Amino acid sequence: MAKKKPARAKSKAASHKVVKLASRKPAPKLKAKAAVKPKTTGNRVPKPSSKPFGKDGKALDGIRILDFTHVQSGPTCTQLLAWLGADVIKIERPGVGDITRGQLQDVPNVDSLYFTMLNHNKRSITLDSKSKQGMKVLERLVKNCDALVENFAPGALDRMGLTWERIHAWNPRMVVASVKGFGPGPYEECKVYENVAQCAGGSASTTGFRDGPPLVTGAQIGDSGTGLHLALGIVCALFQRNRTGRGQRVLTAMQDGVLNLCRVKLRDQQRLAHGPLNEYSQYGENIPFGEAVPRAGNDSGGGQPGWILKCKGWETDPDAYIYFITQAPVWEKICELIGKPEWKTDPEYAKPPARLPRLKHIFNTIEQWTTTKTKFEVMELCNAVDIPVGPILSMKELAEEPSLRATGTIVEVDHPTRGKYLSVGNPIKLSDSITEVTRSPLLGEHTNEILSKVLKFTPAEIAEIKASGATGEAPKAKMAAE
Ligand code: CAO
Repeated sequence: MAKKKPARAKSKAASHKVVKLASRKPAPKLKAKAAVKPKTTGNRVPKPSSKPFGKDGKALDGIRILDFTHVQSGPTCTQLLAWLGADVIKIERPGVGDITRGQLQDVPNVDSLYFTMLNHNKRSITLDSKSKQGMKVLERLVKNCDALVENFAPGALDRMGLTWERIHAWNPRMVVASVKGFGPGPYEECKVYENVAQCAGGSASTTGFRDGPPLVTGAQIGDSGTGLHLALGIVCALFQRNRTGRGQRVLTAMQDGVLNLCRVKLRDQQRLAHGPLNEYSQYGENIPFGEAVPRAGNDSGGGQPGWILKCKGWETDPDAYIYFITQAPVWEKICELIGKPEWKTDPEYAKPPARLPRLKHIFNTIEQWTTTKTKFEVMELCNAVDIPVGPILSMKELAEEPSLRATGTIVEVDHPTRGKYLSVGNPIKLSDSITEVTRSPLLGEHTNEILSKVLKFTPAEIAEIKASGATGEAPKAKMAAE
């Protein structure tokens, strides 16, 4: 039997509570001349808590989220909000649930890692939003939540009958947050997945090697990246609501999110109009630039040339590499370390502009040194003299890294049907809001609990809702409320 989730302290009234204003005692009358208006940030805050840091609740305590998200982008956002303390109620289609529950399954009939790693700290209710009884429950949810988060295909929420106007009329304080593939424009009706966004947002055209095709990256910048953007938008909308008393719509388009992360490439696009991009290795190789920013292989995105170099063991270990940056302020230390002290004064190597045309030769020379050491030895020797380098860490190495376990960035979670598994914890560390990662919910696990305890439906009403089939058949043994 699943553990009962600790009761969320906040009722609707509490969740909508406006921060207590500072003392309203009338200010002592000053002589007319001395009445100076105090400077203020515009946000009134209570007196500092006297409780120890980390012992006064969570950042988003009292905020309740109606989570209508699925797949990756939306769930990334609501998972973050849950880690920060929000009560996240995930609505899933009866019998089916989030499609990722069954995708890439490693253990038969068990929620996939795809699902479990994106839905920690949430509660699940199954609900057919297209049925009459389902809509009755949704209305009650809207009235009892602070934000609705969704990433359906364009128009799907409206087709359900949940237009902004209707939601706003039900609960003017509700924030309605959406991920879509594209913003308003020619493509706004398109369905979009991760790699579509990477391609449409400028990442693929600028990733890969010049003489190869565009490449997508392993980092899920389209989905998880956009989920992150959305989470910030929601928190800001909630913050503004403290002042205005009303909700608003928040939209993040995946194309926009990817483009935001590719900002340096739009920078380079404009620099191209003024001449070649001389920090790109293409410049040193005398290859002319075209009209658009080219793919730059492993060149650094900043002004300091960098490249990935082989380390000891590269012949058999695909990750025996290190990212090496020939940062100008530490150039002399690099020369010493790699056994080329003469480069410190040689006019062909001493200054950054002189080095640009011969970067390939320079990196080949540094590589002769790095191949004599493991990536960890290079890391140690370089960092000892402040030379920044980046060992290429495999997922295996990251999973086993003790320091990431110690900080909660990698966590082990127990799950009733899957057993123990590893997950990435909250990468955002707040000193006064400590994250505890709890497992993802089973499909419909909290249906009873939410209908009765959160939405306060009477037993007769619950019986009516259930008899209509609006909640499907939630598996009895898994009901947290029982
Ligand atoms: N009860 C009843 N119906 C439900 C329901 C529920 N609880 N939850 C969802 N549905 C319905 C929707 O209303 C929709 O019905 P209509 O098409 O009749 O309006 C239907 O299920 C399918 O929803 P969808 O179109 O969002 O799902 P899809 O699998 O066809 O498309 C995706 C998936 C991701 C391409 C699309 O949702 C999308 O483009 N989302 C926005 C961009 C995004 O987030 N992409 C990233 C996804 S992660 O890679």
